[in-house]
Amino acid sequence: MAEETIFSKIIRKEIPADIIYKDDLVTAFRDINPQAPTHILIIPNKVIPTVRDVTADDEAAMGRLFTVAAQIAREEGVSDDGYRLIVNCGDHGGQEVYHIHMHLVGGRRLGRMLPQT
Ligand code: DGP
Repeated sequence: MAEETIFSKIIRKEIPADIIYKDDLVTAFRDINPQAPTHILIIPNKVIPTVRDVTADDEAAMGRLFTVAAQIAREEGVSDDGYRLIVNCGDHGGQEVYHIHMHLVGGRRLGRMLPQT
């Protein structure tokens, strides 16, 4: 059994969060530290620590992350101008919370995907 993080408490509504969507597979809520006018996290309800831990059993939930992201982007009014979906994995990926999550970031021009080294 994977270890729970603060995101499990958000799913169970044990700590406050601005939850904007929830279904049987995923939950979406606003990032506590937004990097753009729209910054939403979409997570599976099941604890999956990282992309490394995804299995074929998780394909429905992983697919739902994308369909829900596209729906929320439309509802947030950022779909036409475009946006970015980010999934960080592990230490080099900059992952801080080990419950897999998709960042939906938009509402401004985001620039280059990676800083130039
Ligand atoms: P990452 O670096 O990809 O693991 O991003 C983790 C994100 O989670 C980061 O943008 C901040 C956000 N975050 C961390 N703790 C909380 C929390 O308690 N509530 C909310 N809403 N977001 C959080």
